[in-house]
Amino acid sequence: MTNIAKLPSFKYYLQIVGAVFAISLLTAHVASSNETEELQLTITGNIQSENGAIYFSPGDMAASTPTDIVTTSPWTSGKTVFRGVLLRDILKSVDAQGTVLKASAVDGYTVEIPISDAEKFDMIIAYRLNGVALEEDVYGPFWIIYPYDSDETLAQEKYHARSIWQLTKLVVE
Ligand SMILES: Nc1nc2c(c(=O)[nH]1)N[C@H]1C(S)=C(S)[C@@H](COP(=O)(O)O)O[C@H]1N2
Ligand SMILES: [Mo]
Repeated sequence: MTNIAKLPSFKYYLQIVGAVFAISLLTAHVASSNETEELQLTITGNIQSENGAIYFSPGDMAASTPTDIVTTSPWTSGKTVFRGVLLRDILKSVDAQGTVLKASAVDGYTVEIPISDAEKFDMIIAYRLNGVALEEDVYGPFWIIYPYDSDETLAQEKYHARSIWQLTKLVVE
């Protein structure tokens, strides 16, 4: 019965293969959930939420009524179509109460946006540029866009600085 004599070492081999396979699955899962977190917008601060945060993936954003801004911009050539959701509608949907948004991006850039801008201008949280989803590691997942061509006030540097790309966090204060 040489087969039985070999069985324990074969079982041991199977256990190692199984363990390595399980670890690689776990690693893949952790890696993909980190990526997913990067690709969404987290709104916290003075909002209406059970656990203090509301998340928007690009898919969630695309499910809301879209607004197109057709404008020139300092970052694109010629008339560009930015598609997104009106910032004032997003703020209303989370019941934001406050005067300022503290915005942060994947690249570490941060800027403060007065909430009054969202009432004055039809500004959007954009997720598409000329019909294509904003590319990760470039401008995606989200980009704050003002209707630059609609009002010469918006040519000011401060509005360009508030046009944060790679946006992933808004804190309402
Ligand atoms: N994520 C992110 N958004 C950003 C910036 C940045 O460095 N990172 N620069 C801001 C500033 S200060 C300005 S004036 C405008 C234009 O930047 P640019 O002239 O470098 O294109 O984008 C704004 N949005
Ligand atoms: Mo700037």
